[in-house]
Amino acid sequence: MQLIAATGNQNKLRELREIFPEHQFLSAKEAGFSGDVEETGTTFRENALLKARTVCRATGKPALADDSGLCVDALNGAPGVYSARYSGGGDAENRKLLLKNLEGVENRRAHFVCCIALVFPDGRELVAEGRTEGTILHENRGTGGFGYDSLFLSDDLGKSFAEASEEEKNAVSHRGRAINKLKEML
Ligand code: ITT
Repeated sequence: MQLIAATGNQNKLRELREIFPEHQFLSAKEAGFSGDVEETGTTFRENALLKARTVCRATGKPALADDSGLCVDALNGAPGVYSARYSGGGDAENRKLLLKNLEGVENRRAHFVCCIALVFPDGRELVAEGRTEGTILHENRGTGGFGYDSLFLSDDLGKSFAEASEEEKNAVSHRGRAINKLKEML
């Protein structure tokens, strides 16, 4: 099946292609959609559906969106749905702000959430969610991955997501788990 990936995040697109090789992913841009969808929802599910519905409507093709983020227990779930916009800067600034907000905080438990929405032109909608647990490190570790990966010590892997290979991360990640659930639904 040809799916339009309703994301402007190249790292997500790379991971989606690795985790879901059965399908051909076109970026929204390649499918002729160059707009930016405003994420007005307050949940991962709402934002994933918002992005997938918008791109499906605009292109007339099945669209898959990923809304994801990092939820830190001691910060009452922040940055959550605001993970990409946490500091107002890029990934490095977001990580810096996270470390600052956790200075002196003992409980560093956190989890990543990923909500995948797949919307078809005939109106069918599938939504799947995945989650992965870990703790926030005191400094960056590893050079792979993106976003908060170098600060996230995975319970499953015993190393940070930025130290893990792509295969290792995808096997236990929130994104890998959400896509696996979606595969079962399909
Ligand atoms: P699109 O909305 O265009 O897909 P985005 O980057 O704005 O791209 P989100 O609103 O879903 O996407 O924000 C997700 C943010 O959460 C992302 O920018 C990272 O900072 C973080 N994040 C999500 N998955 C991650 C992962 O696997 N590893 C590290 N950080 C991740």
